[in-house]
Amino acid sequence: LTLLFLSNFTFAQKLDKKYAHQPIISHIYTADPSAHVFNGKIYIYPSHDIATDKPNTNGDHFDMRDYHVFSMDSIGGKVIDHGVALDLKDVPWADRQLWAPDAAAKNGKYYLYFPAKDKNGIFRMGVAVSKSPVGLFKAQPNFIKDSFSIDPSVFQDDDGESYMYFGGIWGGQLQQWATGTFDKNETRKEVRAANEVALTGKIAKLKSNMLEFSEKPKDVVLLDSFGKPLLTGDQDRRFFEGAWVFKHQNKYYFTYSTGSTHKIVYAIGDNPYGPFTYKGVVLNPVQGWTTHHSIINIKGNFYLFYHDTELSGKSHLRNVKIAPLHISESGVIQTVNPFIK
Ligand code: FUB
Repeated sequence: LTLLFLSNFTFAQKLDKKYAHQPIISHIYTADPSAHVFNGKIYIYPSHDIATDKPNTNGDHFDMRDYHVFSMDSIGGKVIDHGVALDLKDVPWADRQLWAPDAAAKNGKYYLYFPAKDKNGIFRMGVAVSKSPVGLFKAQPNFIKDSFSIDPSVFQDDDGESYMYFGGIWGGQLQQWATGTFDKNETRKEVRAANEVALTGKIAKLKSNMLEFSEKPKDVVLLDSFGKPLLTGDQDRRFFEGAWVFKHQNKYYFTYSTGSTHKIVYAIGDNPYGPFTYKGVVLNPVQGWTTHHSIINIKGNFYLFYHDTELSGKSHLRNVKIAPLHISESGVIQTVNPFIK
């Protein structure tokens, strides 16, 4: 038994070294990887970064125009690029900037959720449908009613209900919705004082058709260990963008980027709506300004998909990586250090 344990351990360590923290796609730039296991296969839905001469203000240099879908039979296996799955020109309502997407499967159909600026320069969320997990996806004619800001992430609970988490401040415009309607004249990055409750991500349940919200978006309340909401000045812990939710041991893990402090962190709640209590850091700052991730469980092992800028050295030209993620028996995530290979 001891020998069996030792050989399994050695195998796991070797496998980790082979793929962990290496760019897994290098022929194009990719970022914001949303990974899923559909029918036993791993699919990655990332942003497709491209070179641009747009200025680095408000995220304008993230000027993406299409999405590619990638697949792998297993972690460490060959990564296949399935080509363009959705093109900006085929999204009737969208004008520019196809930012971080996500995907979901239901009843044999696949749904690609994505943010883009509309013709008025306002970020909205769209959805496109396909019979295949790799597309082509056909976009709905209009953006999802009541959607706004960026970084849609769809979590499907064990009871079959689906929820979209979304939102991002600064270039993601969440602060321009602070009063409930879009304020085109609001130019500040932060609209609340350091000692005020921070803006936070949003949640909306999806209808069973997966194409519409079944409710108005609500705040995802984030609390500290004393049960107090996180404040704007608490930049190490307050929500910035990049929400991703998973369920483990009957708890809901709300994970997100802190943006200006460049961390992926997590908070735990008892149901999809929260509130969620801040717990700690998932991923320390990577090379590059942005950080954005997803977490999946394959055959009992957790993996973190993330990006950095190792291949280009430029903040808007990123590459996707994978690392094993360890969660203790009591549910504590062991922080990943992206610079330890
Ligand atoms: O890829 C564009 C934006 O950068 C994403 O929407 C954010 O999450 C950040 O990674």
